[in-house]
This record gives sequence, C-alpha cells and structure tokens, in this order.
Amino acid sequence: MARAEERTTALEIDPADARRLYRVMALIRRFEERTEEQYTRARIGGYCHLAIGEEAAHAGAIDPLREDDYLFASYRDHGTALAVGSPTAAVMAELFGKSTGVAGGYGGSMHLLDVERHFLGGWGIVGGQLPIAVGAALALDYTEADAAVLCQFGEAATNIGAFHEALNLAAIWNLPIVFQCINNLYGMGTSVTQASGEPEQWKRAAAYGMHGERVDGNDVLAVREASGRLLDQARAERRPALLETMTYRIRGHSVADAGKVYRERDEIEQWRSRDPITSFAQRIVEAGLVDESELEEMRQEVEVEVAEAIKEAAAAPAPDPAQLYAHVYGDEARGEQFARMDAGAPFGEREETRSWRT
Ligand SMILES: Cc1ncc(C[n+]2csc(CCOP(=O)(O)OP(=O)(O)O)c2C)c(N)n1
Repeated sequence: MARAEERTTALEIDPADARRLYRVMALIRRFEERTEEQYTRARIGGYCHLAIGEEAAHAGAIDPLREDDYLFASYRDHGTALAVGSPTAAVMAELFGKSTGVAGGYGGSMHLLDVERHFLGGWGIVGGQLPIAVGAALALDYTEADAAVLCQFGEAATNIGAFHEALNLAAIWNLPIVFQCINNLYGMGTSVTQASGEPEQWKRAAAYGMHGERVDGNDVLAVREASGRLLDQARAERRPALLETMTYRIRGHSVADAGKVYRERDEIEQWRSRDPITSFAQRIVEAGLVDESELEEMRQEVEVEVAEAIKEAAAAPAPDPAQLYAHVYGDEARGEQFARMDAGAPFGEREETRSWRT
C-alpha cells in the first residue's frame, strides 16, 4: 500500500506547462526576496515566514488543482496564494496590512485568504488547518461534489494531535483529501530526526490504512505528477492520501531567524545547489521546451510585477479603524441565531442547572 519513492520524472510536459510552472516559481522567488527587503524596511509588520527553496513543492502540488477543489495551508503561505492565482498586488498588500489585501488587511502574512479561488487560508496554529480541511472534504462528500481538498502543512505538524484526528477521520469517512506534508527538515529550530519518532512522514499514513508516498519536493514535475494522481484518486474514489514532499527552507524559520545556529553551512550549501528553479530551468532548456531568452523574459516580467505590487501596496489605504471589530463579533440584531445555544435550550438544561444549584 504505502511506498516511498524518489521518483525521477521523464520530461513529459508541453512547452506551455513548462513556461507556466517556471513563471510561477520565479514569481514566488522574486516575491519573497522583495518581501524580505520590505520587511527589513519595516513596511511589513508582524510575523513573516519565507519559503525560498520550497517553490516546487507549492507550485507542483497546486498546479493540478481544479477550480472546484479547495486549498488550505499553514502560515508559510505566500507561495500557496501566488500559485493558486491570487493577484500579486493583493497578496503584497495583505503583507503591508492594507485594505486592498486578499484578506482586507486584517490577516497579514500568515493569514492569506482567497475565497473566490477556494483558498481558505493561511493558518497560524501549527496543524490547525488539518481538521478544518477535513471538514471541507466532508462537506464535498456530503454534497456529492466531484472535487477534492489539498491541505498543506509542515512536517512538525505531524506531531500535533489534530494531525492524527484529521487523518483518522479522513480515512474512516473516505474523504476526498490529499494531505501534503511539506517536509523542509526543520520545525522552528529542531530537526525532524530529533522531533519525530518516525521521521519519514509518509509512513505515518499506514497507521490510518491510508496511502502514503514521498517524492522529491524540489522536483516540480514529480510533485505535480503525484499531487495530480492523488487528487484524481480522491475525487473519483474517495481515497484520501498523505503526500510527503522533501524540500528545504533556505532562509530561517521566520524573518526573525537567520537559520544558521542549528544548521551546518555545508547542509545549506548542498540544498542551495539543488535549487528547484534553476534545476527545472536547466531541464526544460536542455529538453528544447523553452529558450534561455524566454526564461529571462519571464524573470523580467515577474520583477516588474512584484515591483508594481509593492508600489500599489505602499500607496493603498489602511483598513478603516472603525471596522476593527468587523467579522469578530456576530450581528446583535441576529441574536435569535444563538437562541438554541442558551443553557436551557433546546432541552431544558437551564431549569435542571438551576434546580441543581439551589
Ligand atoms: C499549536 C502551535 N504550537 C506551536 C506554535 C509555534 N510554532 C510556529 S511555527 C512552528 C514550527 C512548525 O514547523 P513545521 O510544521 O515543520 O512547518 P515549517 O515552519 O517548517 O514550514 C512552531 C512550533 C504554533 N504556531 N502553534
């Protein structure tokens, strides 16, 4: 059932796919490099987690998603939003906390959101998105929708109780969901081998009778193939799966961490030499799918796109302070919706509680 394979993919893609995948990875990379600069200029506040080096894991897994599928992610979500097609300017504006941001400036870096594109967040609590994604998969199954959920999370989330509850429910209810563990080898500063009793995360699927597999997360085609196949299986056969994509975060855990104290320089250099974007570029040029000049053109395009996004974000208005509590509390005028939640309703508990107290 479960198998671990470091797949090597033959280049079975057409030039349009090659260009699209390259462009989205180049966009994510440039976006994050510029984000880092803007953060150090204090134009972006709060927490900010970069996924430089992990672009293939994001772009490859999201590429096979259909418009009717749903997507969830952790707080390391810039690449997720860009790969699903959220406008670059709106993603940058969200990081700037501006009202034109994808979450109206309320969410910031960790809480990107694009309901229109079925990207339901950006979640800051480690593993918190897994049960919610399972709920979305249950809704799809309940309404007999022919769609699936892709739920991304880091490998440290597999040690959280919610991970086990989520996988168990997905397995016993046969839900259409693919759990994508983006294994970048470290939590905040603890390596996966120090933190996980079973560091090969794909094997954990076996505990729930679920299919698990591992692919090279720096190989965008390997990730895309596995994600596409497992999403198809989830939609058609209601078989959930755990997909482990092996990658590395080149930067620290967040912009507040240089990432050098707990990692050896050689290790970082070794992963740098396996850069997912340059290696893909080399493969598609060698295969004759694109010219180097086309790649250069795309790099210039994304450079301009990100520069424009920064300009727009800087000029955009901040959210109206009067709206600070919007979406936090329910509408008082609609109190009847909570009537059934009173202690006494609907089963008369209030009376019993009172009589017990007196
Ligand atoms: C429930 C919970 N515990 C602790 C934290 C603090 N925390 C934030 S990120 C993180 C490490 C998570 O690592 P991983 O899941 O591997 O994802 P990565 O950051 O590597 O993408 C921790 C412990 C949190 N946000 N939520």
